[in-house]
Amino acid sequence: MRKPLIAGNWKMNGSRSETRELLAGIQHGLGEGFPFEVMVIPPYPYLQLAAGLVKHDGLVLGAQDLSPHAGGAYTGEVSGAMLVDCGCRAVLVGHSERRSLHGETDADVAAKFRAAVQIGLTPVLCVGETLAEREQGQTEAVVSRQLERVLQAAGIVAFASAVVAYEPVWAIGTGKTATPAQAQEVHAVIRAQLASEDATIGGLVRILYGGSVKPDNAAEIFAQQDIDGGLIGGASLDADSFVAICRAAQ
Ligand code: G2H
Repeated sequence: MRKPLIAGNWKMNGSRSETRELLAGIQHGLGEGFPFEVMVIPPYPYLQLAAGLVKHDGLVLGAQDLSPHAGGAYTGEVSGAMLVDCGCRAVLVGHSERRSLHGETDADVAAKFRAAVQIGLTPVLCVGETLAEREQGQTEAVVSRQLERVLQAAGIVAFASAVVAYEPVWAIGTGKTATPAQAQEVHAVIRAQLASEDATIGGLVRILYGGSVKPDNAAEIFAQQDIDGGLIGGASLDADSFVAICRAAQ
């Protein structure tokens, strides 16, 4: 019912030549037809280059962030319309590195989510708790609050064209992965929260897991009932690893 989605968040990595090589390797490895959706999320300067290299409808181009504003005097910012113009169909919103390193609040994230939806981009809304919050038993409360702020600002209908990514902050780039059971537990909470607003949308929304997903742990994670794929960081920078993770979603 829900088509798996594997998204590769390249973060601040790469160059023009590495973008060419990585996209060639991914597309060669994936072949012509695949029963899942794949997203690549390069840094801003390489989006247009990537857009010209993507040859398959099932391979979606996404950006790592967007401005909540439509345009104007916002030096250094990039609008959703510019992303669409460069060939993007999706955008990350509220990645934990934006929240923790760049001071994005729940309100900022909600405004960005709305801006993405308004321009027709698929927002990939990232939520997740820190290690301290998990140890204090706050996981569910934190994730629910992050989701609720976006629901209040954008409404449940906006989630019909959105993706949610659960990324426990303690598992990002650390080599620590949530166990499949730990991840499933939080994914079920997220789905239930959305389903309590609209059962159909809650049932259809794709919820990705992110945080140190690798070829050797992907299949077990993706096999969980409420896990519909992954948001992959480090392992998405190697074409063979990324394709192996995609194949684990079959
Ligand atoms: C989480 C993830 C991708 P990594 O940030 O967004 O990164 O797989 O390197 O933990």
